[in-house]
Amino acid sequence: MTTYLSGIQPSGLLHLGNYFGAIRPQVALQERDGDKFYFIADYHALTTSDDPEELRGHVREVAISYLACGLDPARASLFRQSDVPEVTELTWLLATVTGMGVLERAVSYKDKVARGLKPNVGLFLYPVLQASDILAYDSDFVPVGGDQVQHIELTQDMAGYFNGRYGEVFHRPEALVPSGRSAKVPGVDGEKMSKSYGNGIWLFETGKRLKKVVGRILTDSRPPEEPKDPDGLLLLDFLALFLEPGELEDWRERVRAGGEGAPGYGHLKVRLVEAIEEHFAPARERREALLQDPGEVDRILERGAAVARERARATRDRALRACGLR
Ligand code: AQP
Repeated sequence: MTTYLSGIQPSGLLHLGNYFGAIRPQVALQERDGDKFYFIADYHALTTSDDPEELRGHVREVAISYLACGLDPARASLFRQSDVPEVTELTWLLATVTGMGVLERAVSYKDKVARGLKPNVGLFLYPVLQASDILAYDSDFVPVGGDQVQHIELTQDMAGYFNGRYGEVFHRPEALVPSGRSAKVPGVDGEKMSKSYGNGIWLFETGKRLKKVVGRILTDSRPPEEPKDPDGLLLLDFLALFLEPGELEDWRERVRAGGEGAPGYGHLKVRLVEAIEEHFAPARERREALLQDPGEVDRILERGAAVARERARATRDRALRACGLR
């Protein structure tokens, strides 16, 4: 049976990048045969969080977001990473076969340090914990956004180091990245949309606040009449995530042609606000219902953890035996 596994950090409210790059393709996988494990990476979030109440709130919000966006707990196990402590044991085992230089090259670490975050050892070890998560469930495929591909390659390397030393313990996973624009959704500043960069659009945002954040999407001072290359417009990249191909081409053509009938950036923003509100309307309704029923969310997470833990225990035992600790 094929196994799919992925995780999302509860390091803030989920944004359009998390949705198009991860949640939507992961929910679509429910239609395929196989075991699906989706976890809320709360151990990971501790590398950058120091507010317990906020972390608890974000964990719940991520669970509710997944369920509101269509995750069916009867077809996929949704659970908290910290409910499966076996992954931290595997982290240690993998850390002992992984060279420092390998982790020093990890892009997400380098990126966060470059942005001024003071790194702790946990942040440095992030790819090892991530590798443990993936390997603990004998995952075949890891559906993730394009930014995570390097981490999956590191996981393959770590599995190889361990297996090379102790025999075939870990199964080699492959990344499953969505095609096109969903692989790397830009933020309002044109950089990768990210919770920690303050450039995201929360997927359940509506009304004035949505207008305000869409208003921040980077434009320039060229007038509407001036013909423009649609490929260079961030606003059109956002619209491409939501509009049917026919409508998108129409907007692109009018931007390219310029002149009297050409839309200004304001028009494109109004259409984007409408499109976001419309796309997420059913999910927003489900989210409201889930907010009223916290007991149900807890039960789903507990059931998911029980299934996940059984699988992780078997892998942990296999790894301990292989390296001489049993
Ligand atoms: N901009 C993006 N485009 C496409 N996919 C994205 N993902 C994140 N940003 C984009 C995908 O979402 C999943 C969960 O990511 P994560 O929250 O665990 O960590 P991340 O990739 O580091 O996401 P952020 O928002 O950038 O979080 P912070 O700022 O906390 O580090 C992954 O599958 C990721 O590929």
